[in-house]
Amino acid sequence: MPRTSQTAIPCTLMRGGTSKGPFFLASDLPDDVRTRDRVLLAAMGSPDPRQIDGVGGADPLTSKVAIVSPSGRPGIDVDYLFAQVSVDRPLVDVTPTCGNMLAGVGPFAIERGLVRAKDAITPVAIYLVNTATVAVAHVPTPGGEVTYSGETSIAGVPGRAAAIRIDFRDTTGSLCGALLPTGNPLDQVDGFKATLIDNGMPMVVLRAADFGKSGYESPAELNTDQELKARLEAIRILAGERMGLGDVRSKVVPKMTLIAPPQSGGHVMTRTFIPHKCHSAIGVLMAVTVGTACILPGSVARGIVNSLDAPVQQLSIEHPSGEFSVEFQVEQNGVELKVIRSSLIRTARALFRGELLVPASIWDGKNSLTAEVVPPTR
Ligand code: NQM
Repeated sequence: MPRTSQTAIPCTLMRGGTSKGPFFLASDLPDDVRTRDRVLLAAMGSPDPRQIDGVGGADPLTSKVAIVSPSGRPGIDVDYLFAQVSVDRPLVDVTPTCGNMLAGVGPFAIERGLVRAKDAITPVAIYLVNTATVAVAHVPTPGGEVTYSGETSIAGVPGRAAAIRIDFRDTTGSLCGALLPTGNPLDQVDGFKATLIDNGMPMVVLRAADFGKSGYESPAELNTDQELKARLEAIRILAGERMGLGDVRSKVVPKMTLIAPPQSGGHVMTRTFIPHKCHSAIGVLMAVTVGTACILPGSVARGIVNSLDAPVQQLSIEHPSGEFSVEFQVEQNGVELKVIRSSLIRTARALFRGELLVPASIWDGKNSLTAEVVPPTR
């Protein structure tokens, strides 16, 4: 085999919510996990701060991959495995899921023939492999075809697109086994008051003011604050152990959120670290989890968020580029909180369809039904 040849892998590049990355069918990738990870690193161009030799966007939000397969689970249409490809380290983390990339899974599954579209709206039941949870995405399919155009705008994405409603039902304790992995709504970590919580994403929720911050700083400003970042990382490592996640030094969970009183009529202001860089908005399951912390009696959010106690609550979570609304259906029994459902709106768009090329020295395409070795171009 010529050393310069490449392996061509069928791929759709998609924006899902405020994230972007290649979507693959699992059957087009190597079965072996180590080879798969090497393929994903090569595809994205990692490790390299510019990801110059791959399709990654040199930012954690654009260094994400979705791997989709038909599901054998009753009542589920497709399985979705999310992979966070580190930009500057040779690491692929499949520990957490990504609710933004999730928004692209329904349209991708329909367009790749895994789900048959109905007229108007096609509900796609998705098993989130990373967290063993289920989401139902309601994909607009007028006349039985996916449409991306519509009138919905989401913070962090220019323009308008078709709304995809996503319902989550069983996200509590997704990776930690319990909503409150330490059993407490409020803990003390490294001298700071914190709520350690997992409603779809393991998170450490802290008060910005406790760090001498307003919580309204720009992500760029926070990203250059080395002292703050070192302090947050020390807390994250301690909290990760207490949350049952083990040594989280090379994991992207838990994520860290600083909260402050809202500025624009919402319920809370946030600055979220994913986990080493400040998010330009907030992740989907991060918004669900931080929102849950806001409803939770006795959490670190008390005194910052006004108490909300209707059984269905619409929370507006402010972030650096706007706000993120999540609707919660909860049952509250004294201090006990049960989240029955959370729903939110995202948009997505297929950006490019074709073949992603990786050096054949990384993978020769064997065990895939469709990947093929491309001879060198002359
Ligand atoms: O929390 C960012 C994102 C995410 C994750 C990250 C997400 C979620 O905004 O569900 O969407 O964790 O790197 O895409």
